[in-house]
Amino acid sequence: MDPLKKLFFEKSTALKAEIKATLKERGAEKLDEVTLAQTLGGMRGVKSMLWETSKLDPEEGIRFRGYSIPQLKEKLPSRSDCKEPMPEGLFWLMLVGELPTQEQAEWVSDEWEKRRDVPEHVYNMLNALPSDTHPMTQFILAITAMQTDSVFAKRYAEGMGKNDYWDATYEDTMNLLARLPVVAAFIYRRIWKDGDTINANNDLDWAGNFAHMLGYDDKDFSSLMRLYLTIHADHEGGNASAHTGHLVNSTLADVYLSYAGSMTSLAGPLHGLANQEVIKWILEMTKKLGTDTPTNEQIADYVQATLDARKVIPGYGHAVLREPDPRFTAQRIFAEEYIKDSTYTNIVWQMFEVVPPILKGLGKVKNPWPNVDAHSGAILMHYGLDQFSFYTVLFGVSRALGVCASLCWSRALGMPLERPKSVTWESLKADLNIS
Ligand code: HAX
Repeated sequence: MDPLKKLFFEKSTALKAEIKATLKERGAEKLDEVTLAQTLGGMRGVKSMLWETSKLDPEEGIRFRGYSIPQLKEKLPSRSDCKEPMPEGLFWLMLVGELPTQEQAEWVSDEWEKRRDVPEHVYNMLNALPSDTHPMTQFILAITAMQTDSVFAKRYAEGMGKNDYWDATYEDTMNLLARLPVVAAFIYRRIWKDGDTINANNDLDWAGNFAHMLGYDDKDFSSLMRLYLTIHADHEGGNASAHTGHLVNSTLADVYLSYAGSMTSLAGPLHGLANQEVIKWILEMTKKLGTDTPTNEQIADYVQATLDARKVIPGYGHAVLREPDPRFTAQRIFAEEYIKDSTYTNIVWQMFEVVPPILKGLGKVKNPWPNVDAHSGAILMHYGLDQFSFYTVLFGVSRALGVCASLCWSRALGMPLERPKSVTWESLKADLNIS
């Protein structure tokens, strides 16, 4: 058994036993009450699943296994030529709850290198699609097409017993994570670089290789990818894409099908697609105004026009967060250090001054602050990655780290089929004695 798998088995076996005993003794105790507003308001705050890999605090933001983003930057292993953390290290941390050593993070890199061959039929399938198919649609289809290699599906068909689900889920997770950057880079080069694909370089790590396969051998862009793939990796379990993956996986659909489900959620504009919408919004604004250096007043007028047209300001607001997103701040710190003066990052920073007071003034927006998606596009634009319909795919490569690690936990802990209760309006009124 490989060292990560062995550690995961030990940790998950211990937690499974603890949960089983606690459930037996205290299973009837109440955690919370559900209000009418929660049932009709998108289930905000309803504690409905176990998610070990990260936890979100409305004020402080995300912590991965207890570590904030600044702490991850300090404590996770990094490459000798780069200050940013290796996402491989974050995967180790999320899966087993322990900070990895440099050697352990590099073991993950090497392991993913061994597992990264994508079956030929996946490329053939992608090549059969019209090249203007949205990159997220291509990504989802590629993940689904890779399901032919699912270890879980194969072993299940052969009669695998419950106690082995975690093992097969781990194998699928490791294979999928290894392959996602390859598939994503293929989609990018197919659409925008005449299908001129670039082979992986075995000297590089997971994120560095992704940058390389996209066509970037720039050291700073590789650093950006390491940071980007780290900070987008998980946002506890209730967000739409994580929750979708969790739900699908609870039916014992394998990691490929579950993660394809996650990605269909991420592709919505209120969720991950917001990163493309932000830059699209900025480009439309600068075009309309006829300048790349708008004043704060001009931006405020354009924000108001967007709201008047009954549209949202992409990159602002959040279902849980109530302060500026630390993932926004991490990207700002990166941009201040590596980029300094660039057209789009300047506009993003101006928006940070202009948008919150306007949203606060509406009196209904619970969080007027920027989220993760407000910043990422501007940095990518600076490095020439201006094909903004690809941005959500980058997010999707990263989010697999947290979601798939969590799927391993769900299967190891024997979590049941997810099946919450829906109500009709009539039954709900009857429950509340509303006539
Ligand atoms: N611009 C304008 N109006 C906004 C707004 C924004 N950025 N954010 C919230 N509102 C509005 C809502 O549309 C809602 O209006 P109605 O009552 O008229 O329907 C009202 O304010 C209350 O909403 P809320 O409770 O503050 O926010 P929700 O939890 O319902 O929604 C969203 C959270 C993220 C969907 C929302 O803030 C939004 O639409 N933001 C813009 C899109 C975006 O950036 N999405 C990415 C979020 C982060 C993420 O998942 N990244 O992947």
